Amino acid sequence: MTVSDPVVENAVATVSRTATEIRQGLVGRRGTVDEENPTGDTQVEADVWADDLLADRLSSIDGVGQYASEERPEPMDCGGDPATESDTYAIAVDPLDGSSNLRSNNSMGTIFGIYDARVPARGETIVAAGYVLYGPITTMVVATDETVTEYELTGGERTVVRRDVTLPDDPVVYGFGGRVPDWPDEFREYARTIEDELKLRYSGAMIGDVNQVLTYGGIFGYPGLESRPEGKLRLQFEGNPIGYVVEQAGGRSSNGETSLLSVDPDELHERTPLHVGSAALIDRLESTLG
Ligand code: AHM
Ligand code: MG
Repeated sequence: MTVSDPVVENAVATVSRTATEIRQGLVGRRGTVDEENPTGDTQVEADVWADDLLADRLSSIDGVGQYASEERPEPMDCGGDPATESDTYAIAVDPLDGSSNLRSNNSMGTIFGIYDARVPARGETIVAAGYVLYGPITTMVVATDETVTEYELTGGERTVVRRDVTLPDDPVVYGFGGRVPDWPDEFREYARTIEDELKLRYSGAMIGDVNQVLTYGGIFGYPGLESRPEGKLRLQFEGNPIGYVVEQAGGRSSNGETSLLSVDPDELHERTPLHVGSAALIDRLESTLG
């Protein structure tokens, strides 16, 4: 499957157009709403609004059979069955990744994964995935089974800025989530060695940190914690799409033991320890944790 598949192409174009609207609508939507999402995070107005926009736009594409999001309990059925129909896909999104950064006006993202299966599904069924980074400028990274491309988004236009994106050979940056005292001993041991080798970059939005890893090389991780062994980030909406992007760019993803893409999910909103980055660093992580 390539991005020349019309459904996939349409979905990618729709995310990029919608992202421009999402960005423009952030002003005035920084407050929290009196609701929690299905994994118990407090929602901000912009989370709900971005989810509604993406649901509306993506569910009306012919060939999108399911729309699933971090902000809604169940996938929305929108015609066609991704499990049995060859040109029908499920789209899973994190509409606003790192939305707690809205209060302090730091970067955020939108993540999407296009699965050729009903979700929850293994990451190996993804045919394309990517993210939008709302930084000083808006950029988008799209991975297919052929290549990874970075774009700049301006006024609804998508302009290529980097073709065939691959992780640089010499890693430079790292960022690990969670409080240090809450890290399991083996992870703390690993992090100590990384601290001596790389520069810390942690933004509070996975997309901000992952885009640095893709640009400079390195590792991003949100490990399982003593208080929460399953970690914080969600497999279907964050782990699989980002794992796919980083693997297609020549890096590796891991839950600490194995590629995120090979994990059999039990439920839509399940969390996972998440590590992505330069292959050698992920190999070392797995041997330290194993
Ligand atoms: P969100 O999608 O609900 O915003 O949560 C995910 C975010 C990630 O972007 C980021 O890496 C992590 O949560 C930050 O967590 P913490 O605030 O614990 O550092
Ligand atoms: Mg997120």
